[in-house]
Amino acid sequence: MRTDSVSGTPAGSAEYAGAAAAPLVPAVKTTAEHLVYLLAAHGVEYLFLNPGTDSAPIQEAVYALQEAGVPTPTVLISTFESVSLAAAHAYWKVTGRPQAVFVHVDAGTQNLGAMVHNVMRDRAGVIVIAGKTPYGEKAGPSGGRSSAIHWQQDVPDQAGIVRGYAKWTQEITRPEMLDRAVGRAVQVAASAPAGLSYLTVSRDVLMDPPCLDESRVSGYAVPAPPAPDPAAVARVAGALAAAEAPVLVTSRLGRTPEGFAAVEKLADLAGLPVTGRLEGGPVNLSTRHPMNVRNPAEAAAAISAADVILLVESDVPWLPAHVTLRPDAQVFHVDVDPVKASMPLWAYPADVAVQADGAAALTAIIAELDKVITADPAVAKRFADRARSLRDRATAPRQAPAVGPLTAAGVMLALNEVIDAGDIVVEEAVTNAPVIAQALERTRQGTLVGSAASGLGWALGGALGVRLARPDRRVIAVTGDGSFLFGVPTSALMMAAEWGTPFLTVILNNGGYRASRLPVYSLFPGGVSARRGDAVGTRFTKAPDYPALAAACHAHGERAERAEDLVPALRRALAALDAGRAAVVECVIAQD
Ligand SMILES: Cc1ncc(C[n+]2csc(CCOP(=O)(O)OP(=O)(O)O)c2C)c(N)n1
Ligand SMILES: [Mg+2]
Repeated sequence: MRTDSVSGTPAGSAEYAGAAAAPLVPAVKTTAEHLVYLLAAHGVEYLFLNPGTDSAPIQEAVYALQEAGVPTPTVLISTFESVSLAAAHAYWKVTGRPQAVFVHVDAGTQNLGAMVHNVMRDRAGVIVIAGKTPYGEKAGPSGGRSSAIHWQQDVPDQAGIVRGYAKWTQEITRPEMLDRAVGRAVQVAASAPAGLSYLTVSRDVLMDPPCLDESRVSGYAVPAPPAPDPAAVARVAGALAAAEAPVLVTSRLGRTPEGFAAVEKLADLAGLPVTGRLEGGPVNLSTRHPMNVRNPAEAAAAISAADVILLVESDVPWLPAHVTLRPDAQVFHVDVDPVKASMPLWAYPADVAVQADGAAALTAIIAELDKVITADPAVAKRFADRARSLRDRATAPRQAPAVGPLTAAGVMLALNEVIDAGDIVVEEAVTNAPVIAQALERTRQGTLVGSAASGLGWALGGALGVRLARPDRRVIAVTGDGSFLFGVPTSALMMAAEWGTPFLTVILNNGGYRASRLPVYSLFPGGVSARRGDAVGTRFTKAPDYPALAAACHAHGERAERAEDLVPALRRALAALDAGRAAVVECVIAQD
């Protein structure tokens, strides 16, 4: 179990250790030093920092504490805020531990951009700390206003920038509230459903002497996610036992080893087809498992034909445009937040809604089904027959074409040849996401990661965060060309070198925004755009030279236009990666 670096108590422990267990706060001189100390004491390992005039007391605090031998988070410079927030988000996904991102007042908060949406939708535990313009009017040791920007950055509602997305916001206005504000920030961010804690603090408060009276880091327990109601578990198991065509739809059960193992166990036990992942997200069941329904049309057909739908940890289980449920279908919905009030028009049907951790619920359902099978051999036979027929349909892995023009599927098949089962793929492939889902083999838990949300530009920062969390693994981002550019590649590749977190990026270059062109055709099938085979604002005619961009940012660059060039290019890029250097492989695929 992870232990808190200062007090030695289990981090996230559900037990209240009591104030007596709290360590003595070291001699800190400023509220900023107290803040940095508290972050480390609460287990925050990294502080991603884009500094401004507001952060000066924090910057000084880090060195002062280090010289005094007091643990601090490791500070990582950030040259673009959205990149570091995506990194912190990804770090949470891999470790379940919230990290801190410092941004400059309102301007830095604005630069977090769409990554704030991703954090909310993917339920990631992260702490953003933003400076606030000083309250004091005169410059001096109290930290008061010293520059024109300190008037310009005085805005009516700084937290309002993120209020629609943050789980919790708080301004630290007095030193005596600091320990509670930081304890709550960590607790709120990490508790399920996890989310964004947004703290603001002005420079003059950071300069204030600390208030250490009764300061404590213990007593901010992160609650264990709820276990399912036993009566609901019995209903789900009973329905699965009686079902003729059940299906499990899940988007994120595979985020934990427990969830991944439970999906496989239930699929094997009940002969249950498994689908989901419309939002992206983790691999929930090995792609080689015969019950993994990877083809979107087959998934829609399985859900349309199902009499029992077990919907676990999924926000978008199917598209109503493609799925019409059977009139007699029963939907059992399990989620730590099954009502999803943050999506105002979320109206998927649920006959039984169970508020519970998905993995815990599946484990309980499996235990209940074991009892049913033991008591009723007819159920055991139905399950075994269904499992056998699904196993019979399993297909052999496909080979990458050796020659010819590159396709997205061909790129995935080539990746299957050159990457290892433990390598972690970070995916942001947009219109090619279904191709990845069907062609890329990911057999192990945690080896496919996506933002599971719609704010593009996540993959590069995400890859940095994954590599930070798993320095023992190779990390490979697979992105659209548009998504690559949204990811602020000059910053992300520079950070790979600064932080020592190299990753490989595979760009699926289809010449621009295909996802923004196809809806023009489908909404106006007889329209001018469809006739011209073009839609304004969607094609890149002056895209950067991607390998040259990589080279300018200390990374190895390759371009492949044909299948015969791809595997050698990928192997050279992986060799660079293994030698500690980031790499970019541009794959030129068809534009349509
Ligand atoms: C931050 C952000 N801006 C704009 C969009 C709208 N959008 C969705 S898909 C897309 C195009 C993505 O292009 P690319 O990554 O090349 O993938 P492709 O569509 O070509 O498959 C855009 C602009 C978005 N989702 N997020
Ligand atoms: Mg594209």
